[in-house]
Amino acid sequence: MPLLQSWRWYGPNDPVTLQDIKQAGASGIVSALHHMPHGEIWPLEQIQERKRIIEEAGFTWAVVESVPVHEAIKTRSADCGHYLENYRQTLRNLAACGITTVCYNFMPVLDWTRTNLAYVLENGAKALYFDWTDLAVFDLFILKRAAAAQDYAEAVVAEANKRAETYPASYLKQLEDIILMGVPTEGSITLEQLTASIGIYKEIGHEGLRENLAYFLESIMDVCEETDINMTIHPDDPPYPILGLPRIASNKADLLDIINRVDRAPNGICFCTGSLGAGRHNNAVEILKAVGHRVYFAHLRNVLKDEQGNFFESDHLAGDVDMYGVMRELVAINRKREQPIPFRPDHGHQMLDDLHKVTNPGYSAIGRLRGLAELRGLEMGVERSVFAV
Ligand code: CS2
Ligand code: MN
Repeated sequence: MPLLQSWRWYGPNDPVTLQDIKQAGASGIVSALHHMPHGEIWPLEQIQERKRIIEEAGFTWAVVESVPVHEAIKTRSADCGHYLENYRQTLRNLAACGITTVCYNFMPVLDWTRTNLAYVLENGAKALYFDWTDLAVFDLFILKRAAAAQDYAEAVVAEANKRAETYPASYLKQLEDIILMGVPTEGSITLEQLTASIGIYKEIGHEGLRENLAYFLESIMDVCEETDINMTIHPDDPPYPILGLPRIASNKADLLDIINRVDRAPNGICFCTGSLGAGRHNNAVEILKAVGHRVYFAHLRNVLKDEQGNFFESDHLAGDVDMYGVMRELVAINRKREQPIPFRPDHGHQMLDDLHKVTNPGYSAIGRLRGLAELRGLEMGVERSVFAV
């Protein structure tokens, strides 16, 4: 049984159509009701309708990515109980429709963070890029966070000072928009909201956030066990603290802590090689070996880092992540499962015709098609050569 080749589809408004995805060769769809405000119960009828569209096009709805965790739960504020009840109900509604793998993250306020969404590679394709100095420009000169400078290397602060003077106002505005942007279609937050949240998370701290995650998991595990839902936490992206916000899903020890603290089978992991791979401290293959028994979903992509830790999203098979090693391990884990593990090419380059189109950053069709094709070939090669009997 091969892995379930999947593809993220943002729904009927996605410029990439289900027919495009058919041509790319995926068979599982990863989708969410992105229009639902965070924290509201997803109505059964809307889940059924999305499922109908996906299945009529010949796919299965393999994973819900994501059912977002409301900030009230992450910060365990007064109305936390209300949002937990809503979350449980959304899970029940999904299970009633037969959808049993759910992805989420526990990153404070922001989802993934990049500083450039159109970094031009040598071959003319565009990739997502994270640059410490540009983050420092944002932090020091746009957000103006108190004591931010101490979170950066001296050389980075010096260079950020220079860039802040030379960057045109339009570029600074663009940088602000990019950093404040959430997942496509889920909207952005304001500088004021970010500053307020940073203050709240400072109080909560690293250990507090870990406890809040454990509380969230404890609160939903009964429902998961009753309904056969597997939860999969997405690692922090990038996998270290930024903007003074705590991070608790950034490395092997974090992931082990998460699955051991609430040691129940539905408490699982979305193994994202690109997110983990952006940290110098992470060896994706080693992490997969440690937590593989709880991996129910995988995001496969690659990154290339420089000495400062800046990174761009590289070709799926060429980068700091040993994709052969990851695939070999993933195939081995999958062989022991009753249901295939879904994986998707997480992001792809904007390339060829897509360079002339308006696409969701990271989610244009052709770059992901290339990624999926390479990964599928790698899987077959591993399967035939390593596991052939
Ligand atoms: C995704 C994440 O686009 C991406 O990088 O992997 O946005 C992911 O969907 C969320 O973090 C999961 O909640
Ligand atoms: Mn990912």
